Amino acid sequence: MAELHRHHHGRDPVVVWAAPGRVNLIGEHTDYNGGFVMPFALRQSAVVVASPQASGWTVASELTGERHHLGADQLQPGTGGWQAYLFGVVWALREAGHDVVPAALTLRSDVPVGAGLSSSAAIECAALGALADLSGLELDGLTRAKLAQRAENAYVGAPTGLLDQAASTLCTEGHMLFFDCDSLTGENIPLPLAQRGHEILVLDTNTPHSHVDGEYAERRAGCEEAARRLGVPTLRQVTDPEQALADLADDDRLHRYARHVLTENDRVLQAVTAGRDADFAALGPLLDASHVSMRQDYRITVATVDAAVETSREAGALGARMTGGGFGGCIIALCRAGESDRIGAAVADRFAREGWTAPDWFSVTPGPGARRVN
Ligand code: GAF
Repeated sequence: MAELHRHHHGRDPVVVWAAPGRVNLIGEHTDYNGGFVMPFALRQSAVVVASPQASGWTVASELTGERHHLGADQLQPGTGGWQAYLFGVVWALREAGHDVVPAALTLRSDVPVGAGLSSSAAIECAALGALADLSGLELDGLTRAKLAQRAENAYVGAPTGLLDQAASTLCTEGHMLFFDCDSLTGENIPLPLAQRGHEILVLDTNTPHSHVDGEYAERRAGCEEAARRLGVPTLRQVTDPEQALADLADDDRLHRYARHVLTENDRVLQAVTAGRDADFAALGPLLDASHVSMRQDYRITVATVDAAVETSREAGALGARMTGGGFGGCIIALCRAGESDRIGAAVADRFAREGWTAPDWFSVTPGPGARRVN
């Protein structure tokens, strides 16, 4: 990477940061409702190499081979492309009142793009770490996650919650992160997959998704409307779910959205208990139930994703669900050790029979969160 950085910027690297993508084990579309999530970090990461320069910010990407430069007065929210994830972080740091040194940045990432594995948060969190270090700023993981989310919301223009950035900065190796998006506190709980004879398959349906589209924003707005009707700031503050759902019974859409969020929060809490006991037999049905809720109530799955989940289950997975924002992307399947390849191949056979693009799959273990690597 040092060579690539010199090639693009004619400078030696000064700091190098890596930040991972994530799998969300359970707790989908709960984050912007002040709810619970439980991701773990992937080993696939974005890496950002940085060095100071005389003025402005110059960003280069290994993937596209492009280079872009902006001066301080040119940082404008709403400008698109991969570079927005990097410029957005400069903008968010400055907006929060930090002095950000002019810098040259080079990006490399092996997090699959558009697959629901948080490739954008990985870029933001790696860039944040690198820029903060170069600028002599001491920012803890939660602060970095919130600044990265601000970049995504205000600069990139995607109305996402804190799940992806919190996962990237706060997860630790070998653990899953139980995170409360209301109190913004979290706990890393061991996830001894291999030690207990299990593995998690991530299967990319290769059906691309996008967050800057209307569906995600529509679900978010629907949840906010449901909370308003119930007289609570967010759905997390609902104290009597049964009564709340009865109160929304006249509006099928809001009723379904609220039911997904309320039951999903409950499933995360049950998954925490199962996780603490490393009780994978109990975890499987929770993953299945989460998927059914996303399919029937929240309606964010698509045919390829549903088929991948169904076929994984038929092929012997203990539980399976879509992970991430939805409308395509990846599923995860909890498998007995040694079975993930066979299950992935069964899904690939089904996709071939349906005439769909072939899926990709790999087995994952929880990796480390964002960190300085040089
Ligand atoms: C995307 C968003 F970026 C997250 O904030 C979260 O809402 C997720 O979809 C759904 O759980 O990854």
